[in-house]
Amino acid sequence: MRSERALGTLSRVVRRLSFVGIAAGLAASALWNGCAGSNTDYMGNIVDGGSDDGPPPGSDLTCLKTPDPDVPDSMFVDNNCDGIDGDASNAIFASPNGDDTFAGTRENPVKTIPQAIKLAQQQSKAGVYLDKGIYAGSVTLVAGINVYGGYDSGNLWSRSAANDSQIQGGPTAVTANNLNKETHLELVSVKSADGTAPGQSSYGVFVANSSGPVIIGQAKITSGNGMTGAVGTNGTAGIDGKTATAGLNGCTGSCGACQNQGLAGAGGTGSCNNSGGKGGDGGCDSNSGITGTGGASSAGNGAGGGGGGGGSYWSCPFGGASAGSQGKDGAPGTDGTLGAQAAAAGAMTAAGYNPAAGGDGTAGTHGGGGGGGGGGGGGSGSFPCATDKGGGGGGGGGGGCGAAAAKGGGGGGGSFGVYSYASTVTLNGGTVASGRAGDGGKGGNGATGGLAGGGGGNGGGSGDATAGARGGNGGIGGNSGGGAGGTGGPSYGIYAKMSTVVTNGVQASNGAFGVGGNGGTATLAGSFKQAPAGSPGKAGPQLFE
Ligand SMILES: [Ca+2]
Ligand SMILES: [Ca+2]
Repeated sequence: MRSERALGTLSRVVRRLSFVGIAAGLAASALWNGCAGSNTDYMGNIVDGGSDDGPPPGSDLTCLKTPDPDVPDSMFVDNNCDGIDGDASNAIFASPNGDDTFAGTRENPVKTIPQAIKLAQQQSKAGVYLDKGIYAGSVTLVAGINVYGGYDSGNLWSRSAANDSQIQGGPTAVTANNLNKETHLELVSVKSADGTAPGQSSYGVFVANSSGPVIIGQAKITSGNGMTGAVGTNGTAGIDGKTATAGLNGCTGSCGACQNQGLAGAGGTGSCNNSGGKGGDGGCDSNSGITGTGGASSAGNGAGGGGGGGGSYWSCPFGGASAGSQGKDGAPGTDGTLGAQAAAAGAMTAAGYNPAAGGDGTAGTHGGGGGGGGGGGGGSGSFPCATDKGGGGGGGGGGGCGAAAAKGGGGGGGSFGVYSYASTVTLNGGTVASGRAGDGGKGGNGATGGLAGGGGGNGGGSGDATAGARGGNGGIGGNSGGGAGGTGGPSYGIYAKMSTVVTNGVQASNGAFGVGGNGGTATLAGSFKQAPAGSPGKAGPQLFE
């Protein structure tokens, strides 16, 4: 190119004189450099005198300068005769072969589009002109800074529809938010990456709250695939209640000698404030057995079982003794419920598509602790009877904890070639295609409640003293419900909400919508149940609502 430019510096006179010896490369160079009005190319070299120069065949070194400002246009006309379609003095140039430390001129273009836009902002220039080639990374448009592709730096920044300036962005490739001035994106290809996070959507061009108008011309826009919604986590099983300790047997002798006999068993531990109650100690001599302690519980959960009463003592020589009474079982927890069905579609918002998740299942409640058994009554030691101590009551079993809830599945992400929210957008020509939307996530499965701890056994009586009673069992924990499935994501070539969108000769197409996720399963009230599945997404070339 350097030699071509050197040749291009030759004056018209010289070229006419030595015309026959000048190579075809010179002619091409002069065509792009040549401009009538100024008689100079952008390097400042005189190249043309303002009239048809005649041969070589196919070349016309004239450039008709018109009063209109030169904007890059679909006919690629160089109105201002600066050698390119567009106004080189009012633009920053970018090329994949450039460098972001450069000034952004034709000779020294920057490498990335964001850097070009930044320089255009700083220097109050209206355009960013893109060499053909691939630009990795997302782009955020700025109001009034127009991005035009289709240039070829290897051919003096000539412009043609065959030159592909391709933006390969992240899941949102081009963002155009809050643009309050006319802003163009022309003759570029845009490809957005697939969503990566669960339920993440992919947008080729995302426009929100832009009065613009945002004008997209001759663009080839393709959005990636929406990501599948998150799978709902399964519920976790409730912790089992612990078995209680048995009461000790009573004894015959004296209350002092029997102090370590006839003692009550401890309640079994419950891990959810639902431990079993302690049994009652056996009574000694002319004492009744002690009443067992009730099982623990908390509000909204299964009630604790009451403690059993202590037995009455043997009144020598008349009798009348009775055994302790058994502790009551703790009430079982109740099962949870299935998650509610996901909304039929997610919400289209200024922040993008918000997927519709399935409802969570609810947890089972906790079983109550079992009540402690009552202690046995003592036997009177008055003559002629011996002193006897009753057996201890067994502890109540610990209650089982309710199973923790399962989560609903997340909604699938959408795929949108162009997404417009509360904006004014015009699309002129080109193609817009969306990818496959994400499926809804499956809802989590419910889990089983904790098992109940058994009540402790009773201590036996001795002599005239009676036996203690067994502790009550803990209540079983409730099962948890399954989560509902997420709704499948939508796929639209062009989607617009609360927007004014005009399309002129745009070919719009769409990929597949996402399938709804299945609901999680659970066993509730003794039978197998499944939470509702999510709805499938929707798809279409375009939808304006
Ligand atoms: Ca033009
Ligand atoms: Ca021009």
